[in-house]
Amino acid sequence: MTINNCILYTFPKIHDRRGNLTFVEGAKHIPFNIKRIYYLYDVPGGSKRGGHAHKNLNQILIALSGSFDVMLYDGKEKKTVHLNSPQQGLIIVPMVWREIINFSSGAVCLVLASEYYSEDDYFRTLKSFRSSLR
Ligand code: T46
Repeated sequence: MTINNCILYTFPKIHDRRGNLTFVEGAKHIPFNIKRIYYLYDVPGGSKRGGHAHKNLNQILIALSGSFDVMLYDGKEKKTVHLNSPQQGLIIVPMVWREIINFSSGAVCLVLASEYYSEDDYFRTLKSFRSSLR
């Protein structure tokens, strides 16, 4: 898995005079069934989230409100994706280091995850992540 597998999905949007409605159906609009949902909010200006990689977890990050940048690193290449639309979701595949920075005021990052929370699934240091890639 590399950063090239971390792509942006555009979800359906139903627009009418009352506003917009977007929906995501597990295994239909995204390539996994959703086992867990969590969200980052009230992130103080200048704070950074992430700073780790996962062994098996697939996740979709959605900027439900506001914006932020997702920096991705697979041990060889890096890229940064700016998320600012509730209609778009960035999949982050296993074995990709991620850091989330530049949260705008009031930003909410919704995460759809393929697995339940498990600390054993994390590489919490770049050193352990890089070692596992060798
Ligand atoms: C990721 C980014 C986008 C739980 O108990 N359950 C959970 O589902 C999660 C996600 C975390 N936690 C605990 C583990 C830590 O004691 O909450 C604490 C903070 O977690 P962490 O430092 O991992 O939070 P972030 O925002 O740096 O990272 C999280 C996810 O862990 C990670 O998978 O990609 O959001």
